[in-house]
Amino acid sequence: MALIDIKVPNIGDFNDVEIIEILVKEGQQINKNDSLITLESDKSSVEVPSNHSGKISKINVRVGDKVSEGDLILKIVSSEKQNIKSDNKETSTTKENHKSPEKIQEKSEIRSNTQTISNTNKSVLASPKVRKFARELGTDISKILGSEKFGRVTEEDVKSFVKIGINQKHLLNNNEENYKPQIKIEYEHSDFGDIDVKDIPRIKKLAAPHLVNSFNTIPHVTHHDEIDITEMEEFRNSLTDHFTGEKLKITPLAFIMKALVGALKEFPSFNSSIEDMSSGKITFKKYFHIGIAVDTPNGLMVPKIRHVDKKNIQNLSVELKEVAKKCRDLKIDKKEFYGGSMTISSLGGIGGSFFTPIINYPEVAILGVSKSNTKQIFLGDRFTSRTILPISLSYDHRIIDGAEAARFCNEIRDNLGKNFAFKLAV
Ligand code: CAO
Repeated sequence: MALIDIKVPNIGDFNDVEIIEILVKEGQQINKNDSLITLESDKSSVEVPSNHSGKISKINVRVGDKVSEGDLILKIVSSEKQNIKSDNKETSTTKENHKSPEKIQEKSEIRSNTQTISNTNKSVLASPKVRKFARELGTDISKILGSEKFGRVTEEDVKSFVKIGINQKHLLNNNEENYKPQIKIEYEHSDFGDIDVKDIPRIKKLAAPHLVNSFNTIPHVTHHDEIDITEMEEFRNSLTDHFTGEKLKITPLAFIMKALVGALKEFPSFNSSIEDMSSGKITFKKYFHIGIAVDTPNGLMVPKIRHVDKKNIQNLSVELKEVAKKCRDLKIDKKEFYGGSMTISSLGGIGGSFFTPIINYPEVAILGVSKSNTKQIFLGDRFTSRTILPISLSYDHRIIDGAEAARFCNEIRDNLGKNFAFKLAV
């Protein structure tokens, strides 16, 4: 056993350079060539590796210290059997026969950040400028998934990391730890008045990683449109029970589900899923199971209405009510949330014009529906009152192009309008 001093080696032009990262901890077992610290000058940054294996007994430097060749970095207890003096030209030992430090001749031992770095520590490829930028924003660069070759982190990566708060690579691990905000607020809410701290409902906690994953990994585009549903509404309001003659209460959503399925048949890419772009594969579904976002006191749930293509409007309306009740009573099975074609998120019963719904991964599109309202529309040679339904279609731009999305919405419009009598009325 020997206590070995690990010192700053000859690192060329580096003199009085700042330590920007300490990559090891006291008590840690390290191997020869593991990086210990990162030094950064105006021009570049380098990682200083260990020339010995052993357990770190004391770290003698801190982030922000300026060091030069020969300065003590840390001490390790080494159990190496080899001749330390001959093996380690850069370090000295507390043993008498290994007193004088000699300079490292092999520059390759020092890894510049312009090369690929691989070791057990959190090495990150990034220029000094980018590292500095990340530090200034209080961001741990090791958490950022670089977008360039070998995972090199760019300034843009840092910006988007800070912007979204969560790194993509962490999103893929379904680990709560990874959903913690990356930027801490510098004050207490209670400093500004009375507050209440309550538990986040379980359903919201369960849904959160899925929403974050979808929002951050899928390039969303939302296409807004207005659909004239005057005739559809006249028809809906004219429906009566065959036996009792009473007016039937059928939600517009049942019509919209049918119209959506009609559009999915014409545009199969909206009824597809991609699990992993790198596989180069896309799954097209031949069934039509529509997810409906249900607002419950416990949070949002998205059960599926199966085989919408095979059910009539009245049955769909009844089923929708039953499923929504099951969700609100927490009596729904987990399996009913799986295996959808596309989702509808309807705020039609509540209000608003347009919104930007988040795609329910692994689906590739979601239809947002807002509250219909009466508008004066210029038709023929005059203004006339029409019932207008605002819709917002968010789609995965990796799979669906804008033109296709616009055509898809046209198809929904036709299915709710001029086509609905023969396509939907049964
Ligand atoms: N425009 C105008 N009125 C509409 C409408 C629309 N687009 N959609 C529904 N309505 C009417 C209904 O006809 C009903 O009217 P009556 O009371 O006169 O019969 C009323 O609004 C209430 O509708 P509802 O929303 O309660 O019922 P629904 O069957 O249309 O919808 C459900 C069911 C489960 C979708 C709904 O209850 C719900 O939970 N919506 C919220 C979904 C949500 O939170 N989405 C946001 C998620 S974030 O992406």
